[in-house]
Amino acid sequence: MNCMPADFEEGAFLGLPKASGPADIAVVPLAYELTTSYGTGACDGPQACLDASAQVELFDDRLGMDLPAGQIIVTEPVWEGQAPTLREQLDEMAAHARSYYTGDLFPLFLGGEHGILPPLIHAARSHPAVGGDLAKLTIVQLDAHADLRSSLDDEIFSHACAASRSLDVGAGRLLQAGVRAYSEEELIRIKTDERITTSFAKATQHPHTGAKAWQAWLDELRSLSGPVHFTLDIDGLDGALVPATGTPVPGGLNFWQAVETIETLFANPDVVVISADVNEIVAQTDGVLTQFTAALLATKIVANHVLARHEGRWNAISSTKEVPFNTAFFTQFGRDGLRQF
Ligand SMILES: [Mn+2]
Repeated sequence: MNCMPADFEEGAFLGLPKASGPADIAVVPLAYELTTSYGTGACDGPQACLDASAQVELFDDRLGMDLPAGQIIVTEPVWEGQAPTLREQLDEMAAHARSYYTGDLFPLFLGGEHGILPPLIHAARSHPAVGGDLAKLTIVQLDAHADLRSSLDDEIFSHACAASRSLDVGAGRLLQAGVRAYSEEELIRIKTDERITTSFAKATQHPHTGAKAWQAWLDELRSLSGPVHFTLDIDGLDGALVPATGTPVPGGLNFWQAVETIETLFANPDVVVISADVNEIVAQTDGVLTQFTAALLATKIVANHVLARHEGRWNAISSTKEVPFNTAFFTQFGRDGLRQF
C-alpha cells in the first residue's frame, strides 16, 4: 500500500502532487454514459478509478523505479458533456480530446462507456504521427465484445458499435483480444473486413491449447508498426476481476494477460503508442476490485509509456502543420445516419 506522503493529492492519479512545468502525460477523465445497455454507472467510473489509484504501488518492475520517474503526470478535471444530444456530445468530446494530441503529450483517457472511442479516434487525426491520415493508425483493443455491430437499438454510436464506427471514421487496422460475446453480423465483419484481426478468448483461454493461441496474439502485437491507440475495455478481463463493469462476462483474460499485452505492445520498437483509454469503469460500491483493477492497468500503461521515453522510443513529433479538422463531424449524422457510413 502507498504510504500517502505529505504532498499526496486527493483524487489525482496515483495521488501525485501537482508539478510545475509542461506535462508529459495527461490523465483525462471522461464522464460519458449515454448508451450503456445493461449496467449503469459508467459516469462515476473515472473518478472511482482515480481514487483507487491512490492505493497502487508507485514502483513498477519493468521501469525499475517509482512513478512518476522524472515525468510530469497531470490529472485533468473530469470532462462532462454539456450538449443536449449524443452527437453534439461526441463532437464536444472530440474537441476536448484533440487538445491532448499535440505530439509531446501522452494522453490516457479514463471512461466512461466505450462510446468514447470514435471521438478519440477522430481527434487522433490531429496527432503529428497521424498527420490527418487515420489509415496509418492501428487500434489495439481488449474487450469481451467485438463492438462491431452496425447499430444497437437504432443507435449507430452505441458502445456496441465502438470498434466498427472507429473503422468507419477511418482507422486503418483493428486488433482485438479477449473477444467472447458477438453476434453473427459481427463475426461476418471479422471474417470479411481485412483490417480486422480478432483473437477469441475461447481459443486463448483454453486450458490445454490456449498458450499457442495467446502466443499468436503476442506475435500480432510484435508485427505491428506505426502509430497505435490502445483501448482497454475492462470487461475484456474475466468478469470475476471487474464485477461492477456494465456487462461483466465470464471466461475472459486474466490480469497478467492484460499486463503482457501492454508490455508487448509498448516494447515494440516499430510502434509508437500515441494514446490509450481504459473504459467501462464503474464504481463498485460493495468493494473496490473493479476500480482497483482498472487503476492497476492504467498505471501499467503509464509505466510502459514512461519506459518507452526512458529507452528513447518516444520521439515527440511536434508539428506546426495544421491538420484540417471537422468540429461538427458527428453532428452531421442524423438518426438515420447509418446509411452515410
Ligand atoms: Mn467494448
